[in-house]
Amino acid sequence: MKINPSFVLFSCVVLSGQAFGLVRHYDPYETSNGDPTGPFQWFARFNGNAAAIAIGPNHILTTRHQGGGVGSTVVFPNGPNAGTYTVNSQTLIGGANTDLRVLTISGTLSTYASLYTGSTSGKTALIGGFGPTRGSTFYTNSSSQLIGYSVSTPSGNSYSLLFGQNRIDALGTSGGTWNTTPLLLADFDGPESVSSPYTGIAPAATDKVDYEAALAEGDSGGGWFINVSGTWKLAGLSHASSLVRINGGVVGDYSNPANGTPAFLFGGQIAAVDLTPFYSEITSSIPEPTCLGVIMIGGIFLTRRRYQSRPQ
Ligand SMILES: [Ca+2]
Repeated sequence: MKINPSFVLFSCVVLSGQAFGLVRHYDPYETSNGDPTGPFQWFARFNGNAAAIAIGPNHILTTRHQGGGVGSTVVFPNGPNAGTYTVNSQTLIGGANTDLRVLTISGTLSTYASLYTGSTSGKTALIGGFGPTRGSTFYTNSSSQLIGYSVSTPSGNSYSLLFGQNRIDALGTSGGTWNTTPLLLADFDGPESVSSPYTGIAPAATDKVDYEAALAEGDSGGGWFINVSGTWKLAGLSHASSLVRINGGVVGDYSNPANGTPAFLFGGQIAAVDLTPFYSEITSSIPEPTCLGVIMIGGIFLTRRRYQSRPQ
């Protein structure tokens, strides 16, 4: 599925210089998701406007559209990786028009995510980010129906790490500069079936999940995790979001501040870079853990052979 034209256009405009933030639907989620050994500790603030995820002892994964690179500051605020690091080098993944890169950093991380493999369709993703949370509520002009939320200010990635969830409904491809970027797509569902009166806002479905969340400025590069038998695996990185502006019930293009207050309405879409097509390319850019794994496996076999060949 190709993402709809309005989403692509909007994404290109917003992605040219900004990142996104998390607009959670429900009450504040536990920042650790109840799992202090999980994704909570793998999130870093990247370059003052986005997030990055630890994927190796010296490696992080993030998007490209937010800028930054060699020399950028990376801050892990939580867990055993806590500290400030500097980017030493970067490797682009998927070619010049894919919104994805692996970065090496100064220092050594003691815990990091492993990548998800397999189908993402219909899976519920745990989504984290350092962007703004939800602000005020928006109702239809008759005040009869909740249609979405404003985005709290200021924008950027200076907030506490927030988590929410959404269900991956479809796959797509981004547009413009990032037109070779495969996407995981989800929509922002309301508490009930909502048919928005506003042009360009699709009716929200009723398949919301607990802690249904959207994205806003400051969340770019944040991880989308899928739980596999109790272990959270990294499946995507936050890429784009159909934020709008709203003023007096009139919905406008987010790129023009004159159109009113930043908002995310039910039926809007969020997108993450789909990491699954790049599994081999990403893992091959992290030589240390791969080599260590081979050595350890070899060591185990050698030990067994010695034991088995011991004279009786
Ligand atoms: Ca949804």
